[in-house]
Amino acid sequence: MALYAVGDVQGCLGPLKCLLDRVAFDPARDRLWLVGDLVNRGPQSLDTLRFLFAMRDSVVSVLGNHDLHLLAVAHNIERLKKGDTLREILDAPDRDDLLDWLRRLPLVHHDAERQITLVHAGIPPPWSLKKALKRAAEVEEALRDDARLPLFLDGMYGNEPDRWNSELRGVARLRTITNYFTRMRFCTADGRLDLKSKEGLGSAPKGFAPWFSHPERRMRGQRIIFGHWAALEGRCDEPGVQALDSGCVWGGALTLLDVDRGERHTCSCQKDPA
Ligand SMILES: [Mn+2]
Repeated sequence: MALYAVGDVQGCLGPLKCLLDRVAFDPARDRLWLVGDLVNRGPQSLDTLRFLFAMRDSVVSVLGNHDLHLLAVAHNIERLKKGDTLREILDAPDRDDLLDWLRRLPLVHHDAERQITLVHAGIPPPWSLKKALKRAAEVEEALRDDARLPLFLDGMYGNEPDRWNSELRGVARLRTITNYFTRMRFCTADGRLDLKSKEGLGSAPKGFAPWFSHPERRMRGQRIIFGHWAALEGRCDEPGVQALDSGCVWGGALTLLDVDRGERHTCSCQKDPA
């Protein structure tokens, strides 16, 4: 059994199949992790969801910001935005099966045997693994609860509060947790978020740094696999932390990591897919 982890697919099913062929992936034997952002912007969001749903017993994915956006649009909380490629999912006869699978995915997945954590954007510096899992579970419970799901999706959007505080309650608390796990790039050592900068390491606002680079980070030295930050081009020098978003949807490549052997594979992605 081999374990592979793949970066932000965003509807780029061709490159995903290319990578799985490259390593002769067998869903009956191997396991596939995904860092989230399974859909949107790319050409085949519906087929990507169907492909992963069909082999869901061999797949672990965490939720990314685009996956949450799809859930919000599907529940009439948000409108489709320019550049979204989600309409085909909303119109699909099997949409309920696909969306129901999606909303039950975790925000953080931890493999206790390997001691590796999978998350879309990152884990804020002040949080231990135990706290991260506990707070992720708060959002996961809201997503799985029919009565709470619309309230959460409605209150999910926004950049404030920009820092965790254990006194936070209700949807502001869930929004802050969600922003850390699905949107964070730069933050301060005590977890204040800057959600506007999207460029590479050099573009940090004064006083801010990449979430993984703070020396006093609680999970320092523990293995973390993440995506979301295309400007890093799949590179991260922090020991144990592995960046997998290599900007497939922007004409870059999709990256697959053989988790136990450390080997990386890439399949290039066409620019401007028709
Ligand atoms: Mn993302």
